[in-house]
Amino acid sequence: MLPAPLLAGCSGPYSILDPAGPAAQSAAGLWWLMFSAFGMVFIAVVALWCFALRRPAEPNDPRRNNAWIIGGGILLPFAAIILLLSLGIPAGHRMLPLPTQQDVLSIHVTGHQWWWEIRYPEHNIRLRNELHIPVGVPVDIHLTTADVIHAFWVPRLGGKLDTIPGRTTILRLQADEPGIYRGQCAEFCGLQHARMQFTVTAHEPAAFQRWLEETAGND
Ligand SMILES: [Cu+2]
Repeated sequence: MLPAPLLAGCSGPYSILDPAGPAAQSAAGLWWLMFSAFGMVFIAVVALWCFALRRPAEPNDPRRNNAWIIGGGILLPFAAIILLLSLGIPAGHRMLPLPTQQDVLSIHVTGHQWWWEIRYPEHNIRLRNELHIPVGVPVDIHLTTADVIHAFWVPRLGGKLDTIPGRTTILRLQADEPGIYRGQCAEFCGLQHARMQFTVTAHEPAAFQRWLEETAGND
């Protein structure tokens, strides 16, 4: 059991361990899998080390030495990599902006030093450092940049993606509950990088429609 002060660091607005959407759930699941697997490897290595320190000296046995090298140096890492890939590849696949039967909302986001420009092209809406999305609907964030590389990250709603000059990259987010989620530029982009924060407000679908109607045409 982890001590309470350590667990307290696992919550909060920027925690990937407090997911609020499907892509963030996948990332958190993978994090716990890797944490558990590598925790077990660490304990096993320390246990072997203690055993080796206490063991009386024995004559050298090349066959036993080779068994340890093949088992611990080849078979064990191979099995660990196969396990992680077999769970990690499907988790990564679920986070991609693939076609879906549900309607997908598109929001265009441009990174600037040091703020985020948010546009809803179908509704002529332009905002600064503030996104609004409906709950339970996949949202594709079309990312680009006006200057250097930034990275768009809302830890509780999905993965993290770079904005790359001259390109558009697409990140899919989804919120399962209404609320205000915090986002942050996650790629050092200059002196004010740490202040390049934004919010994502997830509304119930009817409230989102009202917000769209009230805000449409502000650009
Ligand atoms: Cu930055």
